[in-house]
Amino acid sequence: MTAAFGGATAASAHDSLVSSSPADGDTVEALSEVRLDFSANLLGTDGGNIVIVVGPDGRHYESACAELAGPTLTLPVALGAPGEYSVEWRAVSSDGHPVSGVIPFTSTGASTSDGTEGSVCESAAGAAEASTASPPSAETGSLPGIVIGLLAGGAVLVLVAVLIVVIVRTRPRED
Ligand SMILES: [Cu+2]
Repeated sequence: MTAAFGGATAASAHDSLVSSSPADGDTVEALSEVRLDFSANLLGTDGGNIVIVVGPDGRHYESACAELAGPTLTLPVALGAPGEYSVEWRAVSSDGHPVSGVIPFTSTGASTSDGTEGSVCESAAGAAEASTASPPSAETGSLPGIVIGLLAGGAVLVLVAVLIVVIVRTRPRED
């Protein structure tokens, strides 16, 4: 894609979200599954397509990983207390570019879950992201797996540096 084609063409090359359940701003009484329909088949890269549901308490209410079938992502959910929720999704467009979005909705139904602190898919997705080495993009959301990897790498470097200093200092001088 060259600059001469302009932003509109580049943008239309991405798959876009055509419809979703719940839709933006919906109020639901009961919800067992989130469904996202895109304009074309998404790439089925491991860990590339991520959907989470975050509740009013900041906890996660997805009960499994998102499943991809052609242009459709589905995510089983069990919601907690009534309030404002949001579906946060990131997908790999058929042209290989990441696309993402947030769909706010309201739940009025009774609580069916206590939620979880992190995504039930988080560790698997983080590992896949770290090994996929996809190009960084402004559209990409946070990359916890890569961040954790960088932090761990930094900690190892610091540890090695400390060990070298300790060894050099404690070694008897040779005359
Ligand atoms: Cu694109």
